[in-house]
Amino acid sequence: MGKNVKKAFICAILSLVLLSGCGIGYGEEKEEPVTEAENEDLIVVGFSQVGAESDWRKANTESMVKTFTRDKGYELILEDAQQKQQNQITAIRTFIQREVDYIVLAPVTEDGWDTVLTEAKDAGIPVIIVDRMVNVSDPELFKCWVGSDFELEGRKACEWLRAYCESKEIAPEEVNIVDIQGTAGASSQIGRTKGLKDAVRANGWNLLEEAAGEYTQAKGREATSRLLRKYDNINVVYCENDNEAFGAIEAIEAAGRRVGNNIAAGQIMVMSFDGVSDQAIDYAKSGKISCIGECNPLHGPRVEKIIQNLQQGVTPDKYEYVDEDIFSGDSTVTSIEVDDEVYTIKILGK
Ligand code: GYE
Repeated sequence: MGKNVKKAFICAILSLVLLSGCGIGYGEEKEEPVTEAENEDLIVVGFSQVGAESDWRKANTESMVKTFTRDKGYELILEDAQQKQQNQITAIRTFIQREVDYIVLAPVTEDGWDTVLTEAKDAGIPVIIVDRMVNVSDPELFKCWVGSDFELEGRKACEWLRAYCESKEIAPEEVNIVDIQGTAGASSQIGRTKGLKDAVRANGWNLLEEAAGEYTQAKGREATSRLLRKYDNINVVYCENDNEAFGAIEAIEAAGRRVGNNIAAGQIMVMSFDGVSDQAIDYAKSGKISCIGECNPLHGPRVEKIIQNLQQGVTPDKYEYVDEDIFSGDSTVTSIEVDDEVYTIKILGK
């Protein structure tokens, strides 16, 4: 394009913008175009997702996308926040502006939601929280929450470790653990870390260090290789999700060590959570991951049920916890007991 042609083109666009009243300072209320959803009477759901940091997260997004389809009468507006709370706040404000029918929030961390959720409440838009929780001053800022009991997941995994060590006669003072944590301040990190810390105290294990793993394979690898250089006695790597475990396994093998249950023979035990991807299940079968605390990501249908209830004026339960298993490829421990509840270990066949 020649220089003059370009200039004329820009001028034409500018005058169009000004004529249509969209120019800054014109103060006229812009009329929102009628969306297709309004035409078709669809239920509009704005979903603010954390990101795509793990296999769990991808499965969770897929579950929502598969559930909230046009065929079933929904329009889903999906916003990926790339792990940043500020992006989630912006997404929620956009949903409010677009006057969606429901806001579904999978919060990256627990804190920092009071202001934006008050804005949603003032706009009269019901908010459903999924996966991690929010820590808000007024419980009326969200309708309900659905997700996992993360602390229980941690306690179950640690009870498996205790029972395993007991049956192999591994003394508590010989158990040297590092914790590769999930995203700091996320309920799943807080719960799984607490489950471990309490068990460390109760059993007399050594917790050498807690490191940031941010639920990603890359950080899991990075943290584990640093820790392996720092401590020569690590025999349990407690990863707060499977992707971190994949990274930890890479780091252990790159350091010339072997992963597995045979601590006495110098192997390093890797534990993790989720059990969502085929790779994680295969690793559990082959013993590369010793034990996986299941975390169920398939919240789409659960959220849909909540929305259907709200549509009919039925108040959903404020908190809905999902039942979860615990997996291992090793049959030494067949069941565990936590809080008077017995959980059968799902032994994965080779
Ligand atoms: O375990 C991890 C994901 O909060 C339960 O977040 C979720 C966790 C899940 O990135 O893989």
